[in-house]
This record gives sequence, C-alpha cells and structure tokens, in this order.
Amino acid sequence: MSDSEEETPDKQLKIVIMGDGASGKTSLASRYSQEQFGKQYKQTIGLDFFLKRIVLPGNVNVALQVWDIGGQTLGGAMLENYVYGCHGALLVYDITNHNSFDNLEDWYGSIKKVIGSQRMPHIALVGNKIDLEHMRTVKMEKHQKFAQERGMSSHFVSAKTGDSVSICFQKIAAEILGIKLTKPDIEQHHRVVKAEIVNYSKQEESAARHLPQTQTKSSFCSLQ
Ligand code: G3D
Ligand code: MG
Repeated sequence: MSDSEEETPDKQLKIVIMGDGASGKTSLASRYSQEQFGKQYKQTIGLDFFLKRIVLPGNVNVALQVWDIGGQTLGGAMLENYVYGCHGALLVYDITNHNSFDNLEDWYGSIKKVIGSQRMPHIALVGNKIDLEHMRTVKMEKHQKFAQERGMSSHFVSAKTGDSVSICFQKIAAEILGIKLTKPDIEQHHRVVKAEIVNYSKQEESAARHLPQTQTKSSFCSLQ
C-alpha cells in the first residue's frame, strides 16, 4: 500500500510459512526472496515478511507477501496474527525428521482454530531438504496421504539447493487465484540441479587407484 510502489499489482496474497523449528522455514523464505531481489533476507524480531512480485499467465501481476513465522511455536500468542487473513499457508517439514512431519497435524489444527467458520486458506504440504533424500524418514506415501486427506497441495523442495522453491510458490499463488499453469510455465520455474550419476560398482576400483584417498571417500554417500 505504500506510495513508493510504482505499479499496483492486480492481486496481493498473504502467504504464511509454518512448521517446526529447524524444518527450514527461514531458509526457504531466504532462498525465495534472494532469487528475485538479490537482497539478503533479514530476520527481524516479530514481523518477518517480504514482498515478492510475480507474473502469472494472463499477465496477472501478483504481489506475494510471504511471512516467516520465525520462532513462533504451536500455541504461541502471535500465531493468530500471522494466520489472520492469509490466503495460503505452507506447512513445512524436514523429510529427514519424522517428528517435524507428525507435528504438522497440530500446525494444521492451529490454522483451523484461527480461521474458525471462515473459508480455509489454501494449504500446501512442503517436504523440505530433498537434497538429503538418502536420509529421508518420512515415506512419500505418508506425505501424499496427509495432503490428500486434507485437500492440501503437495510439494517437495530443497531450500539449500533451491530445487523447486520458486515453482512451489508459483503453483500455490496460481492455485489460490484459480489460474492454470501450463507446462512451459512450470518448466520455466524449475531450477535444474545437476547431479552426477556414478556407477560405483564399475568405477570404484579405478577411482580408488587414481584419486587421493580423501577425494575417494567424499564421493560416497550412505544409502539407508
Ligand atoms: P527454521 O526457520 O524452520 O527454524 P532454518 O529452519 O531455516 O533455520 O533451517 C534449520 C537448519 O536446516 C539450518 O541448518 C539450515 O541450514 C538447514 N536447512 C534448511 N533447509 C535445508 C535444506 O533444504 N537442505 C539441508 N540440507 N539443510 C537445510 P543449521 O545447521 O544452520 O542449523
Ligand atoms: Mg526460522
């Protein structure tokens, strides 16, 4: 609403990021805000939000007001203010931390409580830290079931690598506004994360012979 805004966006959406501590909420907000503005995301006490302008198909200008609930915990006194009037909520968990997934039921409940009899906002289930896929403890089916049962949209991201972060917000905004994203729209936002596929069974021996010991060790990750 400030006078300094040159162009009035067609729509303004309030999106809140919720979930357990250490699930990666701030990292996600930071990753998303930096990619557009190249500015350092600042964590402040109390109100943590930034504005991001995006354009959706049909030339719809959208200002996304993204709120990071910061250190707010379940049942926190300020939670109501964060959730109030939001159009969308991201329920974020860490795919390597089952507890953070289990607690989403309560986070979901806290939104319901604030919203009361009013229309529920769009809720997105976001599994973060997919760069740590080998350490995943929350099964994909559990994630899908949770989302389906509550009519939530479903996303997997890595705030660390940036994988699927931008498209996650784009999809959520589009869904709230009832705008359909085409395949090219989606592809445009997909950040390609390069991964080297190495056939260890064949290369292990030659790698061990040709590389210094430390380098050989770092090429392996443990699969569970
Ligand atoms: P929060 O805001 O939900 O409390 P943070 O979570 O954004 O502070 O992140 C908590 C920790 O998880 C941080 O590690 C952060 O670097 C890490 N993290 C966040 N997102 C990802 C991710 O996608 N992949 C990986 N591998 N780590 C992630 P530290 O060590 O700083 O506590
Ligand atoms: Mg945080």
